[in-house]
Amino acid sequence: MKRFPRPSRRHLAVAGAVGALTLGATATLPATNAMAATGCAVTYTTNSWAGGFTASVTIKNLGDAVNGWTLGFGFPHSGQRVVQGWSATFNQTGSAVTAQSLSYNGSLATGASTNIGFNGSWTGNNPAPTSFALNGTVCTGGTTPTTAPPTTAPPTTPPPTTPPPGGTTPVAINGQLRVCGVNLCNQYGKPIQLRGMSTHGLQWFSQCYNDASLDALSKDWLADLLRVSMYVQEDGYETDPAGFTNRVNTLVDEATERGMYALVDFHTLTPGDPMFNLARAKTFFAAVSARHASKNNVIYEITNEPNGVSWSTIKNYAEQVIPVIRANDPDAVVVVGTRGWSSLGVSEGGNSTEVVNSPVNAGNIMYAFHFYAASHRDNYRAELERAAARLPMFVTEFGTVTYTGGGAVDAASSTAWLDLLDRLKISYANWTFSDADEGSAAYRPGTCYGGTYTGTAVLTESGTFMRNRIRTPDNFPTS
Ligand code: IDC
Repeated sequence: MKRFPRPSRRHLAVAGAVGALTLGATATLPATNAMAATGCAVTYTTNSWAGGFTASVTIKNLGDAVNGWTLGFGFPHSGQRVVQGWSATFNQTGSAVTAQSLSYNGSLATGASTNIGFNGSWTGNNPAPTSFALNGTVCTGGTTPTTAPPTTAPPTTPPPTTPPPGGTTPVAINGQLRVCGVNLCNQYGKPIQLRGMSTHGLQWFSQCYNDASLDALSKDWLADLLRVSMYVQEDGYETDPAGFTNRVNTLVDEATERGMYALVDFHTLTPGDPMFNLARAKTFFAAVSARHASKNNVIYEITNEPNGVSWSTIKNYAEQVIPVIRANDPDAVVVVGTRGWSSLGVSEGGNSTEVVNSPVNAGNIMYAFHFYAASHRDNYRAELERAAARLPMFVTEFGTVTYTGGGAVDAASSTAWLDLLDRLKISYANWTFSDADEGSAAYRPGTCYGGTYTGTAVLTESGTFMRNRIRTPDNFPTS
């Protein structure tokens, strides 16, 4: 039986097929190179198991530069379906599939390549598509294979019955998170800690968030989490709701592409009453949660630092915003800010008892705690530890410096804090992954106007400290 029918000779490049034979035990299907004389070259590679597969598709533009593209192809077998794609918007009608570029990967210069992919399902068999078109230009340039197609029989080893793990990124390992007890748990129901960085205000530092910097965050810093900090006031969201919503969506996509969790921060600060922004919050979260509903890596932080308001006001706000998110994305974890700049009330003379006695009436939620290590020390640490025995806590923002965002790194206090968070498996995001001219910024001023974000030469004292902490192995439980 021919388990994997070969693509027709006309469109076949042989190297991938040979590779498939050597990788037969993992049932890797042939890579198909549909070479266009002028338009495009597509490499399609799959990892397949009983009933499912992951496809990686590399698109090379051999024609004029394009700004926005759609890749079209047809599945050869009627039982093949795209289940969930990434780095493009996938649509399937019958066996015809289109993949449309996203805002950040739409520009393809002549000779440039981009990679997209999807998880699929199949019944019967799972042959590779033999023809692709980029913006309507069919990638069939009639390139003659330089080597004869293989005649060797397909692999005899049966495909494995369990899916491959799907990669080693934080999201690939942990999948959809949920709150269990006072912990944040992964898809195996085991407590985990996410460690990552917060952007600065997108209205001021968008130049710091690009492919190179986010690659550095995921591959050099080995971060699990990107907090996307969207100020509402101070020239933020309220001045351009559609524009800021787009920027947040793009950064969520960028985090997704790199297998990081994205924490969407509705960065209220002044005024401190979240109710001032209730209508904006509903509009924003309705749009963002609809856009990312099918993703498994998005966490929503509905108000950054309430201040000057009672816990009951914050709770009331949360109970109106959470249902808006849940209507689109029922299983997303939501984080609720606490009184006194998310200090559990401590900075306004209170403590966590008010939350324990009157928790937000919703499941799968956590509470935010913020600290600045040079300003907040033992009594704040004690209150967080006390609260964490009763409430699921998430340190969605902290600094190694004073609460102003400036001053010197307090290494001793920062170490005490992070040791506590590690011990309690409390997730955190550090303020900030930016080159702001203030002590809390990880990069030296001017870094974001250069091209280098990796290594330590571009880092401040805070950046060096945080990179060292974040880079240590995660040890996420997988069973
Ligand atoms: C600070 C920035 C600073 C900016 C200011 C504007 O570091 O560059 O001028 O906001 O309001 C917070 C807030 C966060 C603050 C940060 C440091 O969540 O917005 O950022 N901080 O002051 N809470 C405690 C400290």
